[in-house]
Amino acid sequence: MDLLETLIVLSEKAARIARLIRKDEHLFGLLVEQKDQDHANPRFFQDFKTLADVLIQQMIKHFLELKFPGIADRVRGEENNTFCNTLGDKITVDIKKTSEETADLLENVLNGDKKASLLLAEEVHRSIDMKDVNTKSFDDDTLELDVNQIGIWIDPIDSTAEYINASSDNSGERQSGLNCVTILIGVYSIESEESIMGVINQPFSNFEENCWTGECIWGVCFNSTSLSSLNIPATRTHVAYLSSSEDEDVKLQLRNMGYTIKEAAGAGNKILKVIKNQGDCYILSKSTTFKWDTCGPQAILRSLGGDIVTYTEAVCNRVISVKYPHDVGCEKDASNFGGLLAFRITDVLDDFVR
Ligand code: 2IP
Ligand code: CA
Repeated sequence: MDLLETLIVLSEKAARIARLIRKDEHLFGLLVEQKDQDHANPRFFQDFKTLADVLIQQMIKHFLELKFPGIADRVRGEENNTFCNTLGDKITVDIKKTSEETADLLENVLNGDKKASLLLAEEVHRSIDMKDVNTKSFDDDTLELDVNQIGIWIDPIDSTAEYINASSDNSGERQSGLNCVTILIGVYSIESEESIMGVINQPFSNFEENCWTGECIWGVCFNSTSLSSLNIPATRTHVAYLSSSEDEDVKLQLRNMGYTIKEAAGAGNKILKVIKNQGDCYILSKSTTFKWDTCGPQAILRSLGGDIVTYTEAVCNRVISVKYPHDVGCEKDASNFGGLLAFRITDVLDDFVR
């Protein structure tokens, strides 16, 4: 289970970077720059958000490669690491051997902002381990997983709009805001194309004494092994989670089926609601999520007896699990074509497939 432990710890490093950027005044200023200065550096806002994403993705890739040499070629994510600063210089964001070297590279991307570069590099290189993560540990080391036969999808920050725009203390009813932000890491089998291991780190899960703490949830569903950090038994809630942009006719149909509809931001966040049995399903009728949004969360659902299937097929009575072909590219063809139906209890699937 070396791989699982590594992914959990790396998701926590990612969560710490995400929290640092929101907490540190200087870094947060860069993240929200455009909100205060309508005309100054219109690209900068977008660029710093992208830098946070790229940095987290590269950090995970870098430390995975150190632990499992050769794996980096099979690790992909939402971002690519060639980055343009505001002066139009192309820079490849990479993690270097030392914090100082990484800071130097970041300084180039950040137009000489030494303070920001040092803060970020220090967090990237900070050493942490399993005991620093709010999750359930495991003692099963019998999982035989050949790391040469797997691929990995990363969404470094899912629900980026909430990450940038949410106020910092929104800890109320969690349909929007920082709580919806997740870091998603998923492992799939190259041979079966199924998601087999997943980690969801929610960096802003709990707000107490003016401080956010996180939570990490994981699951493994491979050969005869089904393991998860969650042991909450599932019961029917008759709640369906949807995107706020979902079509009215889909909403109507669900209401007619007896579902209460709740809207929440973030694809990863909505699947997490189903994983935690706060809803029966997450329905998306459009092809607007990608492999990096679903690979990790799907493995956790599968480890708990659920799955994610293609929505437009399910409503035509065909059950087709979302798969992860190794040869898909990082852009359009990585989309989950035909939408999603994510569920934990098989009875829920029976509501749609008759
Ligand atoms: C987005 C994000 C959005 C979601 C969209 C994802 O990923 O999770 O919130 O839309 O599907 O691809 P919605 O919230 O309407 O479900 P990202 O934030 O990484 O771009
Ligand atoms: Ca996403």
